[in-house]
Amino acid sequence: MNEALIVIDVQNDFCPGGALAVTDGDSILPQVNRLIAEFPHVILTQDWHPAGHSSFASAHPGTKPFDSTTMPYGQQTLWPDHCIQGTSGADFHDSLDWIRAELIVRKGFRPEIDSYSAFFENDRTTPTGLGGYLKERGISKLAFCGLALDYCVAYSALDAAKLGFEARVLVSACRGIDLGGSVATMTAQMQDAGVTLVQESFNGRQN
Ligand code: VGL
Ligand code: ZN
Repeated sequence: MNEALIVIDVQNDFCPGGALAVTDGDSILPQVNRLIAEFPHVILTQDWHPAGHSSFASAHPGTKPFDSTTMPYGQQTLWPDHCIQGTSGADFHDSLDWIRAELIVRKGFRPEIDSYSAFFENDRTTPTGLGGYLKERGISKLAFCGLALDYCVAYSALDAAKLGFEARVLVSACRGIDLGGSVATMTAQMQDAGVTLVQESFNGRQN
């Protein structure tokens, strides 16, 4: 089987009680763990920002979290400080069964640029290396789950499709932030790009 499960950012700061909590973010853990057990290959991503990162509202005086600003690479939503390297907020959720993971891709570590996608940073050109890794390993089919549906999951799936991977998003094993209708917007974009959205729970594996 050449299909990989890519588990996006199941970290404490995106779960209830965290700095950028996604509503019910932790409720996906039983499904995510089941998917991890079922897939032949498992890859995790980890949002991993240095303190003072340029995507934090705290780095832009006069702004507040969820404002938008213009960066050299385009529009950027400003976030509360989150997933700071080495903090417990950046750790994977305690219940995540990460043992089977073959690779952990860290992203967002360049101070001057944010990275939603597991493949490219927000300038849309700086690669993380994941595309090359998967191609070199002969993995051509990808299934995505995790947090947040309308940011890191969606951008990753869109890039996967653009790079020629067969991409599915297991929607019931995702939760969204939903800023200004972003779940609907990103869902439509994924559909337009040929990403398959799977709604049913517990059917991650296509045989
Ligand atoms: C994410 C906003 C900022 C995500 C990461 O994982 O979806 N969203 N950093
Ligand atoms: Zn982030």
